[in-house]
Amino acid sequence: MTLDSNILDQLHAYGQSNLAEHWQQLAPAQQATLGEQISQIDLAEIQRAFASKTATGSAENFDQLEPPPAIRLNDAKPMISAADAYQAGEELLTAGKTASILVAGGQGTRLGFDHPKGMFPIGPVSEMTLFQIHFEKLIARSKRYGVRIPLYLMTSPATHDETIAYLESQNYFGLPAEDRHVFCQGTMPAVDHQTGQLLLSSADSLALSPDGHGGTVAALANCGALGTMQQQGIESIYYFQVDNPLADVCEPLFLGYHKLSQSQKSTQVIAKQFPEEKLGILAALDGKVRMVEYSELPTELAEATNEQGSLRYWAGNIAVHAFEVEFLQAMVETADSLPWHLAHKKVPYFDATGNMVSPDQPNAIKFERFIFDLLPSAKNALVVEVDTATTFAPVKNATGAATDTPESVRAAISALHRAWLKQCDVNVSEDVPVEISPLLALDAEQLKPHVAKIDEITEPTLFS
Ligand code: UD2
Repeated sequence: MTLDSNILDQLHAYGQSNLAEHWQQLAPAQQATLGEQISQIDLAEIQRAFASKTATGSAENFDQLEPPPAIRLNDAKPMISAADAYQAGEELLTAGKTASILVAGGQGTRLGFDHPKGMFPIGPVSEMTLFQIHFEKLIARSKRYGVRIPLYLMTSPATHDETIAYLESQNYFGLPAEDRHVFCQGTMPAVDHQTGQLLLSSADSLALSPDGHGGTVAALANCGALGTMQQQGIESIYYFQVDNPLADVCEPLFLGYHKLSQSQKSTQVIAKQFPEEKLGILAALDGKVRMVEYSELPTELAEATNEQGSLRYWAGNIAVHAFEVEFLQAMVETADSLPWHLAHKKVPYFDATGNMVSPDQPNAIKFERFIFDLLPSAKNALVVEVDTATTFAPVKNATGAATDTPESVRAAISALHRAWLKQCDVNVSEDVPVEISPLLALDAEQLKPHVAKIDEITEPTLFS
């Protein structure tokens, strides 16, 4: 059987007759290009995923939902003491058994920034980029413990080349070559929302988009990263998102709770402040921890309170996780069983008459996998509460939006660093932006000797 007839048979077998017809009309070079793309996608899987349109996140037995097992802030009797956890986390780091994964494959459409989000300038005084902050935190952490902490940075086809060019131009902010690994996630084609037909972005290309942060698992396996980590004796991974400059990269307390609880996947959460807050929540169902997106959580559950009058489903996901490498390796085999989440989106497409169409209403389904869907498979999955002010300020939206804007994030960085300065007995008025380079200090204690001779800050200041 020739490649050509194989492709046509496949397209017909999986109900993609429009594409089969289009493909037959192309010149040989275009047939080859498009044929190559088609041969890389799993048409059966797309058909199945499209057919499951309403299946994901179904609220079948949410009445059984419980709060998750958690380490809470200010818990009088925590199941693991903070001192023990901190020590275990430091031991893990010192032994060189930790790596980090930074996911940066998203397209950042909501922010309206036409480059990889990691290149967005966010430092309130320095204007340093998200990438610089994350890289410097990792370098500082690895210096503190005198070990290597490899970074695995995930891009997508949309962000890969520009990310590499940018990081090369900055010499990866000094992160040694052997400790940086940039890998690209996979893609999924968009389909017409009514017919399930694959959409084209040009005559010889499918409309492809990143396959979601759940694509991390397959992408890590495909690039050989999990094998490399195992050879290097890496046991635990700290996972974080590019949009959050307050992520406390490879912070020992969280890693220690993860370790001592023998959890295969732990997640940092913040306490939700009000029922409508747009945060997915972590909860337990049938004894398994899982994430429930805010859009899936019935209002009466979102509003439910406990005996103390606070929200029963309180654990808001901030998308910082710790994984066991062994667990991820085991999940590679089951990654295919991660459900596809279907998003209804506007996707420009090349129509049957050869014209590009820019729809003004959602016309397409995009398919994504989410990393937190691994949770129910993890043994001893643990939830660890952290303080929003020290750990979470994601930049999601453009200036002018109500929340998570560049301005609100810069203010959050400044507020945290102002608090550190105050702990070091330096006076800073509330309206003065301040910033501390991660290379100088990762916390107030480390900052102290550097500001011993300063009483007051009256103008915008970068400590570096
Ligand atoms: C995510 C969580 C939400 C909350 C929030 C915290 C989902 C569905 N929801 O919301 O519950 O925890 O984060 O900030 O995840 N990314 C990739 N490849 C992809 C898609 C995303 O690398 O294909 C990265 C992206 O670069 C970013 C992160 O994943 O760093 C989050 O992606 P998002 O902006 O789509 O997630 P968001 O903000 O809707």
